[in-house]
Amino acid sequence: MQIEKYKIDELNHQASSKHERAFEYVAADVKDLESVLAKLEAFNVAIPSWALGTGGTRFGRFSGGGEPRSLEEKIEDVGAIQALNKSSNSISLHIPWDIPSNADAIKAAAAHHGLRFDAVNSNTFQDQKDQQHSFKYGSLHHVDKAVRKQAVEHNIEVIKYGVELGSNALSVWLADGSNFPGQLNFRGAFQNTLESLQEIYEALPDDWKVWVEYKPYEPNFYSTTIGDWGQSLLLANKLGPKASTLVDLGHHLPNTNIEQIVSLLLMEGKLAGFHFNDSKYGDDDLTVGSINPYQLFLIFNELVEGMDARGMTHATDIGWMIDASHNLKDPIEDLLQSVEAIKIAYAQALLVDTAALKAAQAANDAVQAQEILQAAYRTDVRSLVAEARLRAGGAINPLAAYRSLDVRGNLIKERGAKTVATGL
Ligand code: PSV
Ligand code: MN
Repeated sequence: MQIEKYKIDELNHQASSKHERAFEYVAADVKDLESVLAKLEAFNVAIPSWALGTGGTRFGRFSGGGEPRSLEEKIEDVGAIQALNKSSNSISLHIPWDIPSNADAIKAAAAHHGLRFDAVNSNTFQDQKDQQHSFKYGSLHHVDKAVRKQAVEHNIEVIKYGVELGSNALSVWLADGSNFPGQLNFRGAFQNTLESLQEIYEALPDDWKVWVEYKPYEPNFYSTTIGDWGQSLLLANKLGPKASTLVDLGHHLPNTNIEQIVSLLLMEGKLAGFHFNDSKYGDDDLTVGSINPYQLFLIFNELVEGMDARGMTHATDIGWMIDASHNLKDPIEDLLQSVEAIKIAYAQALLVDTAALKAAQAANDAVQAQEILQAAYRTDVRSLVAEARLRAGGAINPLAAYRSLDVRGNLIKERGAKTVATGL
């Protein structure tokens, strides 16, 4: 379903006086207002092709209506998100869940909605029909060279699809690991993974990157071969400059200080980017900002400070992606909420008085440091984010607009009440 601009304009007209009051109130205290708004306007987050349907757990899946039945329909859904929030101008594909069999047509469909293709993701964590060797005991780390070769070839094929679509990064997440002590030799598994990744690295086009994602457990519960940022960074360093570490917020043991990891990876020039989501216990893949928005702000505070220290461009020098699952919510609503939460955290981080914070740190003034951070965190920046979106042609209230235009109702009419999208 295509959302017409005039409908968004009408809704914006109705919402404008309330928005302007809120915006003027907060804008009065923002230093470099125009620069903050320009940064917010430029900041986009990629939508994962695998998160446009209802997710599920191993206990069941309760599909919602109007789920996209094809890659073309997924692109339409991301197009709707982008029309409303003007902050989701790309889509990240997971192969083989979404194979672009006709790359030109898929590219044209995306371009029609103002979308491009972000990182492509390989999948060696599931067996596909007609696959020669099984990935039951892992893929790139496998003890059998033939299985490793099959997994390497899959990754090279994913790069090929990505090249056709104009993507420029391969994102690799491995389920490889072990369930029981003694099941595998850690060094052997690591070495095999490194060798396999080296072969994939060799196949990268000049302007491509490979992003190595880590995860402490699940589906393996004793060890994961790329289990934490140390193991990922070790691989990335051995591979070379095109390789770096991807941080999925849900891939940490409880209470891990993710912002510190982010700060150090940035310092090393090895922070590839993010899979954003939120969690309470494990890899819960919940809506970004729904559980721990303060942590998200602290991460963005490190990002803004660390990227500025290296002269990086916030919007484009790192991969910003969502990786979430929607078991209860309408996926599009969930994604709109996630992007909004990310932009709110980013806006708050842009408001941090960095010079004052540095002075407080130099004086060991923990009280003042907390005051400075929380002054930014407790600022209601929603109207700043909305103003940037309005200037870009989006809706003042994307979620309210989505509901009032009854986008889901229309998708159900178009696609049916019982459709199931590919993905997890
Ligand atoms: C694994 O949990 C993961 O975070 C990887 O990024 C996968 O590609 C994705 O989830 C699949 O949903
Ligand atoms: Mn992920």
